Amino acid sequence: MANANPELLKWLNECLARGHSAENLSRSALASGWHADVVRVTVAEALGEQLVAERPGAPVSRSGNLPEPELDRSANYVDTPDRRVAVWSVMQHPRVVVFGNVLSEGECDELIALAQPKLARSLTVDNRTGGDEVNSARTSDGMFFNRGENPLCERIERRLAALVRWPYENGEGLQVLRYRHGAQYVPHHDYFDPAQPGTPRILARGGQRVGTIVMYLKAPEQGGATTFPDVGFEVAPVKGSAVFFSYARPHPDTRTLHGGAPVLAGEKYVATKWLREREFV
Ligand code: PD2
Ligand code: ZN
Repeated sequence: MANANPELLKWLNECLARGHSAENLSRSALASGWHADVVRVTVAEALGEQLVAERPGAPVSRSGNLPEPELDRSANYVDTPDRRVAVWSVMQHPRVVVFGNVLSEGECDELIALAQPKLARSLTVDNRTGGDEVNSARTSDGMFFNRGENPLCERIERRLAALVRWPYENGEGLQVLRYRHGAQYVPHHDYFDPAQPGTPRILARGGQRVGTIVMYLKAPEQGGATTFPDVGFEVAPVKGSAVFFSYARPHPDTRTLHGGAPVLAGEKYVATKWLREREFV
């Protein structure tokens, strides 16, 4: 396999940081005379991916720099230290894996009960100022636990760390959201926009977000799917199941735009785990 070229890699990293898409940069590099194999390998390195074969269209093996479950043997389940988790759906780009049986019914109910007293109008981090604000794009109510705040949170967080092979310490504390009738979360990206002035302050606590796990604690009777509009994919909110997705860089070409569709009947509760590049402090 060709090696990544340091000069090309430096240029790619600079352009990616300025917001150019990998597709356009590959085209420019080819037009400038770089060999196709060198471009492919170097772009993959810049995106934090690792190619395993030279065949055009060969599968991309995800290396240790992104959260990723162990699915190499087309596993239908993943064993974590305390629970066997089912693999329900797998998508390559965006990288999305839907898991069943991540939490027991009792764990879902207990987490809701622990969150209940602290549920208030949802806050999202304001990436213009780095502070909290009420966000009209999210009409749910929410609260955050600290990482390891109680034995249930710690058990679930250690299970998730094993599930996607990402350090426990790199996880933010669990967030619990309650969506009442009509509530929704309009499509957004979970990474922090590098162009916003408040982002450096947020990144100081552990770098970028590189992955998300949304666990369904209570299923509404109708509506409330987690949607991925770029690829027309929807995940039904089934109690105890979860959707995981990862993003190698903070850019829409990761196709990780996602939202919570309006709840049309009943009530929906989720717990979200965000995964950072480094230890979250
Ligand atoms: O509750 C959801 O389906 C949902 C959708 C989009 C949750 C989040 N984003 C999130 O917590 O980031
Ligand atoms: Zn989200």
